Amino acid sequence: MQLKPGLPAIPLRQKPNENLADLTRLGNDPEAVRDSFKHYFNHTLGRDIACENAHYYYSALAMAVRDRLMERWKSTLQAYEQSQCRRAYYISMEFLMGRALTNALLNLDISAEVDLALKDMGLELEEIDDAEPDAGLGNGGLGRLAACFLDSCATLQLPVRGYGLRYEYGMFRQDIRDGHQVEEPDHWLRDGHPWELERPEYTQSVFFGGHAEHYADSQGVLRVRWRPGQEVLAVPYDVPIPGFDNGTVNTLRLWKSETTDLFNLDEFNAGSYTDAVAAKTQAENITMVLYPNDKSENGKQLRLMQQYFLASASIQDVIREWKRHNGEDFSAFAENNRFQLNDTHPTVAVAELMRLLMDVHGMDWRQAWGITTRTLAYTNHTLLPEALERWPVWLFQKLLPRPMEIIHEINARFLDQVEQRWPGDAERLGRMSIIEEGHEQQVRMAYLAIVGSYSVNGVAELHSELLKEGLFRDFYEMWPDKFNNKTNGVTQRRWLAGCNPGLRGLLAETIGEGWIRDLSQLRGLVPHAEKPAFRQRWHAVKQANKQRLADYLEPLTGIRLDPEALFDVQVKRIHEYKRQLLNILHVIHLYNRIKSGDTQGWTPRAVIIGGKAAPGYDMAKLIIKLINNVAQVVNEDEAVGDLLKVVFFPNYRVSAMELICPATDLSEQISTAGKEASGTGNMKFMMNGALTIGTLDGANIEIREEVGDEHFFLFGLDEDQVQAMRENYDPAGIIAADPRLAQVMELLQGERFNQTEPGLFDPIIGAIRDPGDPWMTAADFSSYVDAQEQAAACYQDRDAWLRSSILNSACSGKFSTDRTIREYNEGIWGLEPVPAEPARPA
Ligand code: 26Q
Repeated sequence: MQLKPGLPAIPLRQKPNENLADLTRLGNDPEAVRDSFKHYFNHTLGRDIACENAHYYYSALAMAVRDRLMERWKSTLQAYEQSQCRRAYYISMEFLMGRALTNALLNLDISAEVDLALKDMGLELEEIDDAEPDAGLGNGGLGRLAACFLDSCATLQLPVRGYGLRYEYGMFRQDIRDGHQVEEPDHWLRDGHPWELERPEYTQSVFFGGHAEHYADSQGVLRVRWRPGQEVLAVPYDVPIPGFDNGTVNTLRLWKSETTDLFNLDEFNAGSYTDAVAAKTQAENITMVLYPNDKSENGKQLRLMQQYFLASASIQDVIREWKRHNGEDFSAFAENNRFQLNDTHPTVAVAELMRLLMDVHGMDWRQAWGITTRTLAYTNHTLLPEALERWPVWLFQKLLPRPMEIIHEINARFLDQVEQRWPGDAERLGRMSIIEEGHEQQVRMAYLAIVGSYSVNGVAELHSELLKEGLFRDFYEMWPDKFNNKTNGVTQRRWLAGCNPGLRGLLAETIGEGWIRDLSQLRGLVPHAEKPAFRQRWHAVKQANKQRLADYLEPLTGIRLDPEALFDVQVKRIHEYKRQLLNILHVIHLYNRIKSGDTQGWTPRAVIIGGKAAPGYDMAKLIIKLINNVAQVVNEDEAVGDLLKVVFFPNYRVSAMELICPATDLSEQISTAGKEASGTGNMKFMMNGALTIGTLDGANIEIREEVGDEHFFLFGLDEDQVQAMRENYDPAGIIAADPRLAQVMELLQGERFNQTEPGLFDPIIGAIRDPGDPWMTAADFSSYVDAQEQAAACYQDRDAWLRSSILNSACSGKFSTDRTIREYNEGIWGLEPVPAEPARPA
C-alpha cells in the first residue's frame, strides 16, 4: 500500500475473513427503521426526548437511511467491478444536489415505512426533512441538470460516476434587506454531512506552477517532464446516488483540496516571498468556495486552479483504476471509458489526459491523441458569445506550463488540418484558432473542447441548430458529424413524485405509478382531462399546494396570498436575457390598470419572482431592487387589495422549487428568443400542471410542440425576427406607439417606485430605451401583455384551464432525464446497463 504524505494510514497485518462481509440487508419495515433511528439518536448522538433541535432528529434519520444505502452501494460497486464494462464519467464543476434525505427515502421506496416509524415515536417527517440544508454546489440550470442526470443514470443502472468539487461554501444565501440582495456565506458542512464517505486511500496529487523540462530518455526518445512549483492533494469524498427502487447506488465523487507540507516556495514564484505564500494559501483553498457567477468571468486565477484540479484529479483517478486491472496496457482504454464535459469548465481535461498519457505513461502524440479524441465529449449550455470561456495565455502558462505547451501543440496540429482543408484561408485560421490573438492572447476553451472531443451537443433543438449556424459554424463545416442535440430533462422522481405528494396520490389512483420509471405513461391522463370529477380532484390538489406555498411565504415576507388568485411564477437566476424586467413591467401595467379603475372582469393574480444575481452583476441586482420596490408599492396600496400581490421569494434554491412548482398556475419563460439554451424550470412547472407563457426559445418550443399550441401562451418575436429587428430597433418609437407601455414608462420615470431615492432606476430606464438593447424588452412588451390577458381570461374558465393543466402534465413525458440519458447513452456513450447484485436478504 502506498501511503500519501500527511494522511493517517496504518497498515493492517492481519487478514479478516468472510465473517466480516456484511451483504445481508437491514430491514425496511417500520420496526427496523425505528430501531435504527433510536440507535443513532440515543446511542450515537446521545440525545433524549428533551432534545428540541430538529438537527439531531434529522441526523439520526439520515444515518439510519444511509446504512440502507450503504449495502446497495457496495453491491453496485461489486457488480461494476465484476463486469469490467465500459464506464462514463460526468465531469462537472457543479452538482446542485439539494436535499438528500427525502430523495433517498423516495428512491429506496421506504417513505411510508419511515412515516409510520416516526409517527410511532410522535414525530413528523416533514419538519425533520426541513432541517437538512440544501447541498448548493451549483449556480442554476447547469448544476441542477448534472444532479438530475445522476438520478437517471442510477435509475437506468448505467455505470456512470459523477466527478465534482466539494466546495466548503456553496451558493451564497440571499438575504433581502431594504429590497437589496445581500449575500451571506453558506457554510453547509458546518453541522456535518452524513451523506459523504471520505476516501483518503484514493487521494491524488495535483501540480501547479514551475516549468516543463524536455529531455531524452534512455532510448533517446524526446520526453517532457513537468517540474512543478507546488503539489496539492485531492482527497475524494463519495456521495451515494440511489436509483429508483432497483438496488443500484452510483457514486458522485467530490474532491477536496488539502496541502502537503512538501511545497517549494522558490520554484513556484521566484522573486516574491509574499506572493509565493499567498499562492500556497490559494492552493490550499482551491475547493473553499463556489464561484457564484453563471457566466464566465474572465481571468480569475483561483477559478482556473479549480478547473484544473477537478480535471486532473478525476482523470488520474480513472487511470488509477484502469491500471489496477490492466497495468500499463492502455490498448482498450478508449473502448472502455467516456468522459462527458459539462460545459467548458473542465475542458483543460483535453490537455491533462494528453499529458498523463504521454509524460506519465510514455505514449507518443498519435496514440495519446487517438485515446483523447475517442473518450471526450462536450456539452455546450450557452448561446451568448460573451459567456464563452477564455483564459489569458500568460495565466495558463504560469499556473499550468505543461498543459499550456500541449494546448499550443494541439492548436498547431489542428491549424495544419484547417489549412489542408481550406488552403490559404488566413481569416478562417484566425477565426478557428484555439489561441485568440490580440493585445493579450487567450485560450478559447470551447474550441479546445470541440477539437478534443468526438461529440459536441447542445441542450435543446433550437440551441443545437443555432450552435451550428452561429457560434460554432466553422467547426460544424469541418466536422458536421460531431454535432448533435440532447434536449434537457428533469427527474420526475424529485420533481413530481417527491415534491408533489398530493398529485402523486391522485396519479397513483388514476394511472398507477409506472410513470415514476417511464414518464411517457402520463399520457394515460389524456382521457381523464375530459372528466369533470377528475378535473375537480386535480383542482383540489393544486389548491392545497397553493395554500402550502402561501402558508410558507406569509411569515417570511409578511404578504398573505389568496390561493384563489392566479399564481404567476418566475424563478431562475436573475439575468437581463431572462427578462425578469419584462415581467415587472407587466406588473406595473396591471397596477396602472387598477389605479385607473380598469378592472372589469379582473383575474386576481399573485406574481412570485425569485432568483439570485451574481454578486458583481449590478444590473441584475438593480432589477431585484425594482421588483421589491414595486412589490412594496403594490402590496401596500389599499386600492389594490387582493387584485394583485407581488412577492419576491428570497433565497431561491432547489428545496424552494420543490415547494413552488407544485403550486404554480402560470410558468414564466420569457427570455429573448435565441438566448436561453434550454431552460429546465419550464419542464418542472409543466410536469406539475402549470401552463406556460413563453417565447419561442430553448425547450419552450418543444414543450409547446408536445402539449399543442392551444395550451401554451405564446408571445414575442422569434429568433429570426429578433435578428431582423436589431438592424433598426427603435424602442422610443415602440413606446410612443403603445399607450400601455408609455404609461408604464411614465410611472417608472416619474419615480413612483423610488420616491425616496431619485434616479435609482435610471440605468433600467436607459436600458429599455436603448436602441442597442440586446434583450429587446420593449419589442415584446405589447404581445406579452396580450398573452397575459389571454391567460387571465382562460384562468376564469376553470374547466378550460384545468383541462389545459392536466394536458400539460400528461404531455410532459419527453422532459424526463430518463429520456435524455437514454439519448446520451445511445448517441454518445454506448454503455450497457449493469444490474446491481441483489444482496442476500436478512
Ligand atoms: C464559468 C467560468 C468562470 C465562472 C463561472 C462560470 C460559469 C458558471 C456557471 C458559467 C456558466 C454557468 C452556468 C450556466 C448555466 O446554468 N446554463 C444553463 O444550463 C441549463 C442546463 O443546460 C440550461 O437549461 C440553461 O438554458 C442555461 O442557461
